Amino acid sequence: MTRLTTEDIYHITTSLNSYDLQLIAKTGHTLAQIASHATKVKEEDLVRLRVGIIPLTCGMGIIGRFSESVQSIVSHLGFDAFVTEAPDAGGLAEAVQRKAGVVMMADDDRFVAINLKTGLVSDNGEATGRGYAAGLDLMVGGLKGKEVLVVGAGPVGRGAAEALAGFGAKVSIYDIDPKRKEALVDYLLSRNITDAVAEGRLEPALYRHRIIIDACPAADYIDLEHLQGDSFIAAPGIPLGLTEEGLRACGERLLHDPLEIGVATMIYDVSRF
Ligand code: PYL
Repeated sequence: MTRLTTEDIYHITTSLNSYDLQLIAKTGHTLAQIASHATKVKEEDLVRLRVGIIPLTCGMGIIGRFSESVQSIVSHLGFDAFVTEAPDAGGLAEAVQRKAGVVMMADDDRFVAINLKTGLVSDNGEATGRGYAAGLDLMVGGLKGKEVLVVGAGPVGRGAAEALAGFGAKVSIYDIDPKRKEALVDYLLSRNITDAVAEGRLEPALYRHRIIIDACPAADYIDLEHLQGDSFIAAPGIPLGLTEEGLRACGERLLHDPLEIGVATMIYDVSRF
Protein backbone atom coordinates (compact mmCIF):
# COMPACT_ATOMS: atom_id res chain seq x y z
CA MET A 1 0.00 0.00 0.00
CA THR A 2 1.50 3.34 -1.04
CA ARG A 3 1.62 5.95 1.74
CA LEU A 4 -0.52 8.98 0.93
CA THR A 5 0.85 12.50 1.10
CA THR A 6 -0.98 15.69 2.10
CA GLU A 7 -0.75 16.75 -1.54
CA ASP A 8 -2.73 13.62 -2.57
CA ILE A 9 -5.63 14.41 -0.23
CA TYR A 10 -5.72 18.15 0.61
CA HIS A 11 -8.56 18.73 -1.92
CA ILE A 12 -10.97 16.16 -0.43
CA THR A 13 -12.55 18.26 2.35
CA THR A 14 -13.78 20.89 -0.12
CA SER A 15 -14.70 18.76 -3.15
CA LEU A 16 -17.06 16.02 -1.95
CA ASN A 17 -20.20 17.53 -3.49
CA SER A 18 -18.50 17.91 -6.87
CA TYR A 19 -17.04 14.38 -6.50
CA ASP A 20 -20.61 13.06 -6.03
CA LEU A 21 -21.61 14.78 -9.28
CA GLN A 22 -18.62 13.18 -11.04
CA LEU A 23 -19.62 9.74 -9.69
CA ILE A 24 -23.21 10.23 -10.86
CA ALA A 25 -21.92 11.15 -14.34
CA LYS A 26 -19.69 8.04 -14.46
CA THR A 27 -21.75 5.43 -12.61
CA GLY A 28 -25.23 6.91 -12.26
CA HIS A 29 -24.79 6.73 -8.50
CA THR A 30 -23.45 8.76 -5.56
CA LEU A 31 -20.65 7.83 -3.14
CA ALA A 32 -23.28 6.70 -0.60
CA GLN A 33 -25.03 4.52 -3.20
CA ILE A 34 -21.72 2.93 -4.27
CA ALA A 35 -20.90 2.14 -0.62
CA SER A 36 -24.40 0.69 -0.23
CA HIS A 37 -23.92 -1.43 -3.37
CA ALA A 38 -20.54 -2.66 -2.09
CA THR A 39 -21.78 -3.60 1.37
CA LYS A 40 -25.42 -4.50 0.55
CA VAL A 41 -26.36 -2.18 3.43
CA LYS A 42 -29.33 0.01 2.54
CA GLU A 43 -29.05 3.66 3.65
CA GLU A 44 -32.27 3.30 5.66
CA ASP A 45 -30.77 0.34 7.55
CA LEU A 46 -27.62 2.20 8.62
CA VAL A 47 -27.15 2.66 12.37
CA ARG A 48 -25.31 5.99 12.32
CA LEU A 49 -23.25 6.07 15.53
CA ARG A 50 -20.98 9.03 16.34
CA VAL A 51 -17.55 8.50 14.70
CA GLY A 52 -14.24 9.45 16.33
CA ILE A 53 -11.22 9.68 14.00
CA ILE A 54 -7.93 9.34 15.88
CA PRO A 55 -4.60 10.60 14.45
CA LEU A 56 -1.74 8.14 15.10
CA THR A 57 1.83 9.37 15.49
CA CYS A 58 3.53 5.95 15.23
CA GLY A 59 5.81 4.92 12.36
CA MET A 60 6.23 7.71 9.82
CA GLY A 61 3.79 9.80 11.82
CA ILE A 62 0.75 11.92 11.07
CA ILE A 63 -0.12 12.81 7.46
CA GLY A 64 -1.36 16.41 7.33
CA ARG A 65 -5.14 16.52 6.64
CA PHE A 66 -5.50 12.72 6.61
CA SER A 67 -7.83 12.59 9.66
CA GLU A 68 -9.69 15.71 8.49
CA SER A 69 -10.23 14.12 5.05
CA VAL A 70 -11.62 10.95 6.62
CA GLN A 71 -13.87 13.06 8.87
CA SER A 72 -15.20 15.06 5.91
CA ILE A 73 -16.03 11.90 3.91
CA VAL A 74 -17.87 10.32 6.86
CA SER A 75 -19.73 13.56 7.61
CA HIS A 76 -20.66 13.86 3.91
CA LEU A 77 -22.39 10.48 4.32
CA GLY A 78 -24.56 11.84 7.15
CA PHE A 79 -22.55 10.71 10.18
CA ASP A 80 -21.74 12.86 13.23
CA ALA A 81 -17.92 12.64 13.06
CA PHE A 82 -15.03 14.40 14.79
CA VAL A 83 -11.22 14.26 14.84
CA THR A 84 -9.90 13.86 18.37
CA GLU A 85 -7.72 16.68 19.80
CA ALA A 86 -5.28 14.11 21.19
CA PRO A 87 -3.54 11.45 19.08
CA ASP A 88 -2.86 7.78 19.94
CA ALA A 89 -4.05 6.33 23.27
CA GLY A 90 -5.22 9.73 24.50
CA GLY A 91 -7.25 10.08 21.31
CA LEU A 92 -8.91 6.72 21.81
CA ALA A 93 -9.80 7.66 25.41
CA GLU A 94 -11.12 11.02 24.19
CA ALA A 95 -13.24 9.37 21.47
CA VAL A 96 -14.86 7.07 24.03
CA GLN A 97 -15.42 9.93 26.49
CA ARG A 98 -17.04 11.94 23.66
CA LYS A 99 -19.43 9.00 23.14
CA ALA A 100 -18.07 7.75 19.81
CA GLY A 101 -19.67 4.43 18.82
CA VAL A 102 -17.22 3.93 15.94
CA VAL A 103 -13.50 4.79 15.88
CA MET A 104 -11.27 5.04 12.79
CA MET A 105 -7.47 5.18 12.81
CA ALA A 106 -4.51 4.38 10.56
CA ASP A 107 -0.90 3.46 11.21
CA ASP A 108 1.58 2.77 8.40
CA ASP A 109 0.27 -0.76 7.87
CA ARG A 110 -3.47 -0.74 8.47
CA PHE A 111 -6.36 1.71 8.38
CA VAL A 112 -9.35 0.34 10.29
CA ALA A 113 -12.88 1.24 11.34
CA ILE A 114 -14.13 -0.41 14.54
CA ASN A 115 -17.70 -0.42 15.86
CA LEU A 116 -17.16 -0.35 19.65
CA LYS A 117 -20.69 -1.64 20.31
CA THR A 118 -20.93 -4.57 17.86
CA GLY A 119 -17.26 -5.43 17.40
CA LEU A 120 -17.58 -5.06 13.59
CA VAL A 121 -14.20 -4.21 11.99
CA SER A 122 -13.51 -3.02 8.44
CA ASP A 123 -10.06 -2.81 6.85
CA ASN A 124 -9.36 -0.09 4.29
CA GLY A 125 -7.49 -2.33 1.82
CA GLU A 126 -10.15 -5.00 1.44
CA ALA A 127 -13.01 -2.45 1.71
CA THR A 128 -11.46 -0.31 -1.03
CA GLY A 129 -11.28 -3.31 -3.35
CA ARG A 130 -14.94 -4.07 -2.67
CA GLY A 131 -16.00 -0.46 -3.11
CA TYR A 132 -14.25 -0.18 -6.47
CA ALA A 133 -15.72 -3.46 -7.70
CA ALA A 134 -19.16 -2.09 -6.81
CA GLY A 135 -18.44 1.21 -8.59
CA LEU A 136 -17.24 -0.71 -11.64
CA ASP A 137 -20.39 -2.88 -11.64
CA LEU A 138 -22.48 0.30 -11.75
CA MET A 139 -20.21 2.03 -14.28
CA VAL A 140 -20.31 -0.84 -16.85
CA GLY A 141 -24.01 -1.50 -16.34
CA GLY A 142 -23.52 -4.91 -14.68
CA LEU A 143 -20.43 -7.14 -14.59
CA LYS A 144 -22.30 -10.46 -14.99
CA GLY A 145 -20.52 -12.63 -17.58
CA LYS A 146 -17.82 -10.00 -18.21
CA GLU A 147 -14.07 -10.61 -17.96
CA VAL A 148 -12.14 -8.38 -15.55
CA LEU A 149 -8.36 -8.19 -15.05
CA VAL A 150 -7.20 -7.47 -11.48
CA VAL A 151 -3.60 -6.20 -11.39
CA GLY A 152 -2.22 -6.62 -7.88
CA ALA A 153 -3.00 -9.49 -5.48
CA GLY A 154 -2.65 -7.58 -2.20
CA PRO A 155 -5.55 -6.65 0.15
CA VAL A 156 -7.16 -4.27 -2.39
CA GLY A 157 -6.90 -6.80 -5.23
CA ARG A 158 -8.23 -9.55 -2.98
CA GLY A 159 -11.26 -7.50 -1.89
CA ALA A 160 -11.89 -6.51 -5.50
CA ALA A 161 -11.52 -10.02 -6.95
CA GLU A 162 -13.95 -11.60 -4.49
CA ALA A 163 -16.50 -8.81 -4.97
CA LEU A 164 -16.16 -8.91 -8.79
CA ALA A 165 -16.92 -12.63 -8.74
CA GLY A 166 -19.89 -11.82 -6.50
CA PHE A 167 -21.19 -9.55 -9.27
CA GLY A 168 -20.82 -12.43 -11.75
CA ALA A 169 -17.58 -11.37 -13.44
CA LYS A 170 -14.93 -13.80 -14.69
CA VAL A 171 -11.76 -12.69 -12.89
CA SER A 172 -8.15 -12.88 -14.08
CA ILE A 173 -5.37 -12.10 -11.62
CA TYR A 174 -1.90 -10.74 -12.32
CA ASP A 175 0.77 -9.95 -9.74
CA ILE A 176 4.51 -9.46 -10.22
CA ASP A 177 4.99 -12.03 -7.43
CA PRO A 178 3.83 -15.44 -8.76
CA LYS A 179 3.36 -16.81 -5.23
CA ARG A 180 1.05 -13.96 -4.25
CA LYS A 181 -0.85 -14.35 -7.52
CA GLU A 182 -1.38 -18.09 -6.96
CA ALA A 183 -2.28 -17.50 -3.31
CA LEU A 184 -5.12 -15.20 -4.38
CA VAL A 185 -6.41 -17.71 -6.96
CA ASP A 186 -6.29 -20.41 -4.26
CA TYR A 187 -8.12 -18.13 -1.83
CA LEU A 188 -10.85 -17.49 -4.41
CA LEU A 189 -11.11 -21.26 -4.96
CA SER A 190 -11.58 -21.69 -1.20
CA ARG A 191 -14.49 -19.26 -1.50
CA ASN A 192 -16.02 -21.43 -4.27
CA ILE A 193 -14.95 -19.05 -7.01
CA THR A 194 -13.76 -21.74 -9.41
CA ASP A 195 -13.30 -19.81 -12.65
CA ALA A 196 -10.64 -17.30 -11.55
CA VAL A 197 -7.40 -17.62 -13.51
CA ALA A 198 -3.80 -16.47 -12.98
CA GLU A 199 -2.32 -14.47 -15.86
CA GLY A 200 1.26 -15.51 -16.76
CA ARG A 201 2.29 -12.17 -18.25
CA LEU A 202 0.94 -8.65 -17.74
CA GLU A 203 1.30 -7.20 -21.23
CA PRO A 204 -0.91 -9.71 -23.13
CA ALA A 205 -3.45 -9.55 -20.30
CA LEU A 206 -3.67 -5.76 -20.63
CA TYR A 207 -4.31 -6.10 -24.38
CA ARG A 208 -6.97 -8.79 -23.87
CA HIS A 209 -9.09 -7.09 -21.19
CA ARG A 210 -11.34 -4.06 -21.64
CA ILE A 211 -12.20 -3.92 -17.89
CA ILE A 212 -9.21 -3.56 -15.53
CA ILE A 213 -8.81 -2.96 -11.80
CA ASP A 214 -5.44 -1.31 -11.14
CA ALA A 215 -4.80 -2.53 -7.57
CA CYS A 216 -1.02 -2.32 -7.57
CA PRO A 217 1.45 0.40 -6.48
CA ALA A 218 3.06 0.74 -9.93
CA ALA A 219 2.65 3.94 -11.94
CA ASP A 220 2.28 4.51 -15.69
CA TYR A 221 2.05 0.87 -16.84
CA ILE A 222 -1.33 1.10 -18.61
CA ASP A 223 -0.75 3.02 -21.83
CA LEU A 224 -2.89 4.16 -24.74
CA GLU A 225 -1.96 1.02 -26.75
CA HIS A 226 -3.52 -1.21 -24.04
CA LEU A 227 -6.85 0.59 -24.16
CA GLN A 228 -9.73 -0.17 -26.46
CA GLY A 229 -12.48 2.27 -27.44
CA ASP A 230 -14.63 1.06 -24.55
CA SER A 231 -12.08 0.22 -21.86
CA PHE A 232 -13.11 0.76 -18.24
CA ILE A 233 -10.48 1.29 -15.54
CA ALA A 234 -11.02 1.23 -11.78
CA ALA A 235 -7.90 2.58 -10.06
CA PRO A 236 -8.04 2.76 -6.25
CA GLY A 237 -5.48 4.94 -4.58
CA ILE A 238 -2.18 6.49 -5.53
CA PRO A 239 -0.22 6.30 -7.84
CA LEU A 240 -2.37 5.93 -10.94
CA GLY A 241 -1.36 3.03 -13.21
CA LEU A 242 -2.52 4.94 -16.30
CA THR A 243 -0.10 7.11 -18.27
CA GLU A 244 -1.10 10.69 -19.12
CA GLU A 245 -2.14 9.55 -22.62
CA GLY A 246 -4.04 6.59 -21.19
CA LEU A 247 -5.79 8.90 -18.75
CA ARG A 248 -6.94 11.17 -21.58
CA ALA A 249 -8.21 8.18 -23.61
CA CYS A 250 -10.15 6.81 -20.65
CA GLY A 251 -12.02 10.03 -19.89
CA GLU A 252 -15.27 9.30 -18.07
CA ARG A 253 -14.59 5.53 -18.02
CA LEU A 254 -12.10 5.85 -15.13
CA LEU A 255 -12.93 5.46 -11.44
CA HIS A 256 -10.10 6.86 -9.29
CA ASP A 257 -9.69 8.60 -5.91
CA PRO A 258 -7.14 8.54 -3.08
CA LEU A 259 -9.54 7.73 -0.19
CA GLU A 260 -13.23 8.42 -0.75
CA ILE A 261 -14.67 5.12 -1.99
CA GLY A 262 -12.61 3.08 0.50
CA VAL A 263 -13.63 5.20 3.51
CA ALA A 264 -17.29 5.21 2.43
CA THR A 265 -17.27 1.41 2.18
CA MET A 266 -15.57 1.07 5.57
CA ILE A 267 -18.12 3.21 7.44
CA TYR A 268 -21.04 1.40 5.75
CA ASP A 269 -19.39 -1.94 6.62
CA VAL A 270 -19.35 -1.23 10.37
CA SER A 271 -22.67 0.65 10.53
CA ARG A 272 -24.90 -2.19 9.45
CA PHE A 273 -27.78 -3.04 11.75
C1 PYL B 1 -4.93 4.54 4.26
C2 PYL B 1 -4.08 4.96 3.09
C3 PYL B 1 -4.62 4.52 1.76
C4 PYL B 1 -3.40 4.32 0.97
N1 PYL B 1 -2.34 4.28 1.73
C5 PYL B 1 -2.69 4.35 3.10
C6 PYL B 1 -1.72 5.23 3.89
O1 PYL B 1 -1.28 6.26 3.45
N2 PYL B 1 -1.46 4.77 5.13
C7 PYL B 1 -0.71 5.57 6.12
C8 PYL B 1 -1.71 6.39 6.93
C9 PYL B 1 -1.01 7.05 8.09
C10 PYL B 1 -1.94 8.00 8.83
C11 PYL B 1 -1.27 8.69 10.00
C12 PYL B 1 -2.25 9.69 10.60
O2 PYL B 1 -2.33 10.84 10.09
O3 PYL B 1 -2.94 9.31 11.56
N3 PYL B 1 -0.83 7.71 11.02
